[in-house]
Amino acid sequence: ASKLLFAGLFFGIVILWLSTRSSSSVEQKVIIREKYVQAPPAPTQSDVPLRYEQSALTDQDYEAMIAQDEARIIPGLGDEGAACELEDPEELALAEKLMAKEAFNIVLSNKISLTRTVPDARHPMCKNQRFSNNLPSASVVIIFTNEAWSTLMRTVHSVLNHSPPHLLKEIVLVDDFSDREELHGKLEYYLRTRLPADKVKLVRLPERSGLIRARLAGARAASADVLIFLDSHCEVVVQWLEPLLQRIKESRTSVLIPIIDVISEKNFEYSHVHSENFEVGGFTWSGHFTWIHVPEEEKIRRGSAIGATRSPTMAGGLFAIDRNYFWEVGSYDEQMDVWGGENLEMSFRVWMCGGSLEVMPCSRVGHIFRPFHPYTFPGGKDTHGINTARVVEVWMDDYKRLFYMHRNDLQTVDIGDISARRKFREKMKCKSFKWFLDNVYPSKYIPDEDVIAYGRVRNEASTPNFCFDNLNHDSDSNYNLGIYGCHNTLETNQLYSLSKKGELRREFNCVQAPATKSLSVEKATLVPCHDLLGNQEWEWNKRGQLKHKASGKCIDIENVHSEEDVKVAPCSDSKFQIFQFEHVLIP
Ligand code: UD2
Ligand code: MN
Repeated sequence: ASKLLFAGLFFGIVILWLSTRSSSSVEQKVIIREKYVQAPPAPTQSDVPLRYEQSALTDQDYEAMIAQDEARIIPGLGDEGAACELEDPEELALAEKLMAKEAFNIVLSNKISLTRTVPDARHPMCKNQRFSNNLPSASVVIIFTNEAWSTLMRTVHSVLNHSPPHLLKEIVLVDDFSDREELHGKLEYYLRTRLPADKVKLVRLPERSGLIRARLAGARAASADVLIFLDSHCEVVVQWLEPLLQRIKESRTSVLIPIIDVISEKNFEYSHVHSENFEVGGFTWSGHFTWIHVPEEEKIRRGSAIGATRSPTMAGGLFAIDRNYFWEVGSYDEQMDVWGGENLEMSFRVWMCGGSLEVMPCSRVGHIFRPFHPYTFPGGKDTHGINTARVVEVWMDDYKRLFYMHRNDLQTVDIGDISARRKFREKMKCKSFKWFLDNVYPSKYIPDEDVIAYGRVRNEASTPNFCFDNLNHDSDSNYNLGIYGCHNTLETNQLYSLSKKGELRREFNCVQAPATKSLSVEKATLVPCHDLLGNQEWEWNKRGQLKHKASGKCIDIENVHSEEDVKVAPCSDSKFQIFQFEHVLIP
C-alpha cells in the first residue's frame, strides 16, 4: 500500500507541475489516486449509485480534517456578503496559484464561515408577501464534479439554513465522478456527523456523466413535489424558497428562476442585482445564452415589480420545476455531454410545448461565476457547440440557418442521434420556433426576415469589391464600421441588414453617425441599437446611397482601404457612395 501511495504522490506532483506550465493543461484530468487510472466501470442503465471502495482513512482522520477546516475560519469574515481580502503575501501567492485549478479564490473561501450571512436585497414589497400554508415540498438537487469543499458545503449549509424545514424535503447531492479524496470519505463522514441524516442524500455516478445526466440522476433520486436545481457554488437569500413553491402551486407548468446575484470569484463579495433592474434571458444566433432587459410590455403585463416575469430563456443552473412536470415536458436531452446548451434546449422546449419560464423577483440566489471550467472535457470535445447543434436541429426549424452561419464547422460534426427528441416534439405537438419568436421573444432581431434588405453590402466601384465587414470585432463591443474584400459566401462578418424601421444593423449593434449637419467627414460606428432611430436611422435611396437621416450625409468609401474605417461624408455623385445589398426583400 505504501508503494501505491508513493506512486500516487509522484504522479500527483508531476501532474501539478504540468498544470502550472500552461493554462490549457489545467483542463487535463488530474489523476492522483491509483484506482482512477483504471477504466471506469461500464455505464449502467440503472441509477443505483455505486459506492467507492473505502479509503484507508478513519473517522479520526476525518474528524481531524474537519477540525483543521474549522480552525482556518475567521469569524465574521465576509458576513453580510462583504468583500474580503488576503494580506499575507504567502497566502496571496498560494491563492493565485490555486486560482488556476479552482477558478476562484479557494484560500479565501476556506477562511469564510460556511454559514456566513448575505444581504437581503429583495424588493421591499417582498417582505409583505403572503404564502399558502399548504405549499408543495422541495427536493434541492446540487450536482458537482470536483467542486472545492468549502464552496460546496457553503451551498448545502445555506440551503439548510434558509429553507423552512417542512418545505425542504431533502437535498440530493449528485457527485459526477469526482476524484478528490475529500469528496469521498470526508464528505460521507461530514454528512453522517454534521448534517441532518434525513435531509441530505448523496448519489454517486459510476462514470463521468456531465451536468445534464447528473441532473437527470438527481431528479430520479428526488421524491418531493418540486425539483430545484442549484450549482455547487451558490448561497441563497432569506425566503428564497417560498416564492418559487407558491408560484408552482398556482401554475404547475411554470418553470421558475430566481434572480441570480453575483458572488465574486476573487473576494467573495455578494453583489446584488437591483430589484427593479434585474434582467431576463435571451439568446444569440450563435447559440449562446445572454441577458436582456425586461421588455416594457412585460413590466406592464406582470402587474407588479415583484410579479412573475416572463423570460424567453434561462441561464440554466438555478431553477425550480414541478417534479412530475419535469418528466412530462421532456426532462433533458440525455445525449448531451458535459456542459452547455441544455439551458436553451429546456427554455425553447418548455415554451414551445405549453409551459412557461418566469423569473420570481423575490427569490434570490448568489452564484460564483467562474472565469473558466475547472474540470475536464473528456475527449476534448466542444460540448457546448455539439449540444447546441442538437438544440437547433430539434427545436429551431429553419432558423437553424442563422446558427450555422456562425458555426459552419458544426454542419460536418457528428452530433449523435436526435430522433428520440424529434419524436418527443411531435408527440407533444409542440409549437414552432416561429411561434416562440413571435409570442415569447418578439424583440429578437431576425437579420434576414424583419428587413428591407440583408446580406453582403457591396460597393462595385472598388477593386476588389469591398463589403461592409465587422473585422472580427466582438458582437457586443463598440467599434468602427469597416470594409474588407467581399467573401464568396455570406459569412456573419459581412452580414448587415437594413431593418424595416431604417436601422443599418447586425444582431445587436446598429451603425451610428453624429447627427451634425456640417460638411465634416465622420466615422460610422457600431454601437448597441437603442431603438430610438435618431442617429441610428438610415435610408437606402434609389441611387443606392446609404443616407444618414439625422445628418443628411452618406456612407462613403472613397480612398478607404481594406480593414479601414468607413466614413460618412456629404452626399455626392461619387460611385464610392453606391452600395448593393445581396438580398432585397422590400424593393
Ligand atoms: C451555466 C449554468 C450551469 C449550466 C451551464 C450550461 C448558472 C448559474 N450556471 O454555467 O448550471 O446550465 O451554464 O450548461 O446558470 N458539473 C457536473 N459535471 C460536469 C460539469 C459540471 O456535475 O461534467 C456541475 C458543476 O460542478 C456545477 C454545475 O454542473 O455545479 C454547472 O457547472 P458550472 O458551474 O461549471 O457551469 P456555469 O455556472 O459556468
Ligand atoms: Mn456555476
